Amino acid sequence: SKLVGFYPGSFDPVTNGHLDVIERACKLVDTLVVAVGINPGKKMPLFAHEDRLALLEQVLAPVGKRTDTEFRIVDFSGLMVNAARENGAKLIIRGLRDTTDYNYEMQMVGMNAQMAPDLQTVFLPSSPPVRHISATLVRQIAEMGGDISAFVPQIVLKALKK
Ligand code: COD
Repeated sequence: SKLVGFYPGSFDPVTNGHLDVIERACKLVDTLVVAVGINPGKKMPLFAHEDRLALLEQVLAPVGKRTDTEFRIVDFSGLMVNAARENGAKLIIRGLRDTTDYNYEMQMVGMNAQMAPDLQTVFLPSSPPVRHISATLVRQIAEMGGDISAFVPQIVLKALKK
C-alpha cells in the first residue's frame, strides 16, 4: 500500500529550510501532503493563507517533476492529527534544527501520540546549510526592508515585491 506523509507548517513564507525537509521527505513516502495550518502563537502573518498555498504550489511544481512522489498541498484548521488522518497519512513529518525545536517538538509529539496512537512522527534533521533559517526571522527581516534572497525561493521574493 502507498505510504502517505503529512508535513504541516505555517509556511509564512516557505523557506529554503522547508524545501530541504520536503526534498528529503520525498525519499521516504509515496505521497507527501504539505499542509498549511494555523499556529495560534503566530499572530502577525506576512502572507495570507491562500498566498502561502499558491507559493507552495509554485515552489513544489519543479520538485514534483523530479521525483516519483506525488504532492498534495492542502490547508487545515484545527488539530494537525485530525488533518493528517483526514488526508490518509500515517506519518507526520517535522524538521529539527536545534534544541528549541527539540523541546517544542517533543512536547507536541508526546501530546499527539496520546491523541492519535495510529500516527507516527518522523523528525528530519536540518541540513547544515539551511539549519539557521527560520520563517519567523525571515518575516522580521522582510518587514524591516532587509534582503531575504539567501533564505527563500525566488518566487517568494517576487511575491513580496508585489
Ligand atoms: N530546517 C529544518 N526544518 C525546518 C526549518 C529549517 N531551516 N525551518 C522550519 N523547519 C521545520 C519546523 O521545524 C517544522 O517542523 C516545519 O518545518 C514547519 O515550520 P513552520 O515554522 O512553518 O510551522 P510551525 O512549526 O509553526 O507549525 C505550525 C502548525 C500549524 C503545523 C502547528 O502550529 C499546528 O499543528 N497547529 C495546529 C494545532 C495543533 O495540532 N497543535 C499541536 C497540538 S500538540
